[in-house]
Amino acid sequence: MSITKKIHPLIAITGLEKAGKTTFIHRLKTGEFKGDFHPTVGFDLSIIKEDDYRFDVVDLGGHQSFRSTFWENFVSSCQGCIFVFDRTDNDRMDIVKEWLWKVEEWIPKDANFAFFANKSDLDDTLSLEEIVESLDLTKFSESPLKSFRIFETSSVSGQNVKECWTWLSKSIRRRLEAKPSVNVCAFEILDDRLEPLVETVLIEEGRKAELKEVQQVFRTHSLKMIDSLPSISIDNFVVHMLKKGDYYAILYVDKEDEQSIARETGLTLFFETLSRLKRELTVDDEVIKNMVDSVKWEF
Ligand SMILES: Nc1nc2c(ncn2[C@@H]2O[C@H](COP(=O)(O)OP(=O)(O)OP(=O)(O)O)[C@@H](O)[C@H]2O)c(=O)[nH]1
Ligand SMILES: [Mg+2]
Repeated sequence: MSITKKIHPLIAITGLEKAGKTTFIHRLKTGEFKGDFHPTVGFDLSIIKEDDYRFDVVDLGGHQSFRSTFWENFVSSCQGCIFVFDRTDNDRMDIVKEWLWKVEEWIPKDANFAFFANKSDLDDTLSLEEIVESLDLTKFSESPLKSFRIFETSSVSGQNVKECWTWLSKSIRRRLEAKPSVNVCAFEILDDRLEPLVETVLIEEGRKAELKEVQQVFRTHSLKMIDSLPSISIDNFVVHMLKKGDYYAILYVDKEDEQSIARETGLTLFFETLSRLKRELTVDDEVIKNMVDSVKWEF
């Protein structure tokens, strides 16, 4: 059996309302400035094709009601993220800072993160130094995020619009091509009462004790938070938690494996296993092992 799954990298565009997110995407797609977009209600998805790749770009509504409802879902499963900041917006620095750092917390640590000091064509903008200081941007050097960049942008003049896209798309492609699969060390399915239905260990003999300890730590401390935690790092592992209907999937992967890809792998395995569980009620280790081995990626 072979599962072939097409990955469409997700790029999430965040930033407060009126920062210029929709205008930026339009400029990127058409090369033109359009100045009369309505505020985005919910979110809009754009598809940008490049060679054989398809990037799904989600333009998130910046209003508070959207920020607090579904930003986290998109940001935590993206491969790239942009935070658009209107550099004439002196009055909302505290709110910008609060949301910028929430995004920093949600974004997978291997994803690329771009900060736009946008509307750079206007007079009376905050200087880069003022922005860095007010938003604590120097702290990004201590963040576990591997890749963060600041761009001074304008959708009116086109400043840095293409440059940022090239940086994002090239880095994401390079990353995905370098590591097309993920090493799943263990895999569990639990029912809605958190009782295990399937427990499979796929790691080599020499590391089984190390994994066992991590599983114990996870069960004691983190299992009760399963509804709120997408993933957690314990020692040399990252534990991913996914819920669908009445089932939970727990996935243990090596820490250096890319988190966003691990989540995709986990979901593929999870849905496959779930359909088997429903059909056969049991899933033997060999089936799961074959499933893990056979996940193939296409871009
Ligand atoms: N001068 C200037 N104006 C811009 C720029 N980018 C966007 N704008 C203007 O800023 C306003 C808001 O732009 P939008 O793109 O709708 O903002 P948004 O971030 O999508 O806002 P929400 O959808 O409400 O979250 C519009 O009047 C745009 O014309 C820019 O680079 N320079
Ligand atoms: Mg918009």
